[in-house]
Amino acid sequence: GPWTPPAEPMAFPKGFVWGSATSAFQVEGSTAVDGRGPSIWDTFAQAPGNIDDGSTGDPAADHYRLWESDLELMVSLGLTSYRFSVAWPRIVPTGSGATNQRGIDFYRRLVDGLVDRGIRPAITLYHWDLPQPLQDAGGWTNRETASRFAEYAAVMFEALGDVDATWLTINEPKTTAYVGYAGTEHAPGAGDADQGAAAVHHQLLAHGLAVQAFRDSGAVGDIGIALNLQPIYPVGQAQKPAARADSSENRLFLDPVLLGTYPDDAIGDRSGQLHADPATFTALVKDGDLEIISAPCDVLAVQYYGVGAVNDSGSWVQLYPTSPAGWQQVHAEGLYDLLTRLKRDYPGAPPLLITENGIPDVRAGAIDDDDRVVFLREHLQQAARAIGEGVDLRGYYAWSLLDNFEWARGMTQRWGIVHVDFDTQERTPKASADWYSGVITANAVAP
Ligand code: GBH
Repeated sequence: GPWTPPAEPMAFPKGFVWGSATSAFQVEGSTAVDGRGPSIWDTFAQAPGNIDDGSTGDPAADHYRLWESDLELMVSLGLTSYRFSVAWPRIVPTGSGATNQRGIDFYRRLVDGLVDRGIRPAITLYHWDLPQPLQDAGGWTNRETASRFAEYAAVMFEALGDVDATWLTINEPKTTAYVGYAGTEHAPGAGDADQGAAAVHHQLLAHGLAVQAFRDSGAVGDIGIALNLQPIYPVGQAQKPAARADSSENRLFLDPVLLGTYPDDAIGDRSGQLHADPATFTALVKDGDLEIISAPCDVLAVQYYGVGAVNDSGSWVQLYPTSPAGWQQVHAEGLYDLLTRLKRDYPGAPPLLITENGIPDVRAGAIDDDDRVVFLREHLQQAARAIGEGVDLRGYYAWSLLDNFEWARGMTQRWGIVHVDFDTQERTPKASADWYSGVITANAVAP
């Protein structure tokens, strides 16, 4: 039967990290300011028909200009960490070659402002805003992009490596590969399965090269990769199809990073998502690549939104209610299943962070987001339960701090614990933000 929470509040370990997250393109705006170059998301959003409401990512939540008051907002919520991403095109506007000091300065100010306020920076280096000139040369289908990424990463380690921070190399390589390269819903919208397969390998290679650059730089702090993972439940006698979907959803990313191997059933005609030619994929993997990709990390960042389920013909089916996001099957116990599975199947894995977890509002613009309070509470209870069973989970970041540009959904889907009025850019904490503050103060989640 379903697990029921204890009557008493569930405490988190001392020092547990309480954060919230954003990403550059989703909140910053100011896309043509201070020397920033164009990214594939500028191009994609500006092309008619790609974004539901025609929004372009500018001004988004205007965080590039409002960063300082946003820091005060974080203080008022009691956050002990803030996860944001660096816009690569602000740092290397053409993707290779000259760096842009004004872009570096912005993140220096932000990081110093966090440290001054006792908030630990968690810095994602790539949250989907690839410099457009790199896409013109093939983007993530081009192996060279991995080297360009490592060079850009080294610039950031040099610029901010004196700060004790958590670094995350790539946000959700699966999403970029499956939705942006194999699919068409995200930038660059290639719609080609073989390109999707290439994007998987080259992003993972980029991750490994960046970890090497991090070690070489002598930067303090921790480094890891952010993977969106979901348990895949078999419906009926669907063990085999479920295992295959699990390979393409989870193991295709976990195994190379943590074990130095690729599963052999993740790519191909009958796999979960990536209907590419396995031989094409194998040909991309050069001698030594898996050693680079499996360079030891300090943390594994898990992003959890929900579960998947497949039936015996391998079709995806719905077992649990979907959120207003449409794609999100909400099942808090899936988080427990995922965390305990990671402990079981990857005993050598580094400590875990949950770097994203959340839902969009049911009612647009609502401040009384009771549905989000329920969601966050149930997921934090499952996280505490997993910790109680020995899972080494060190922190949690609610997605998102602010209502923002939700990719193809534009400004129409609000994921923030803080409401943003997109006419005035006024911030108003929702009920969930107040509730989350209480959790942080108590370092415990009450039933
Ligand atoms: C996260 O991805 C992202 O890291 C974050 O930036 C985002 O705001 C957050 O989720 C909420 O969506 O367009 O119908 O093909 C979560 C995994 C994978 C979920 C891609 C949406 C696209 C569905 N995402 N998927 S569709």
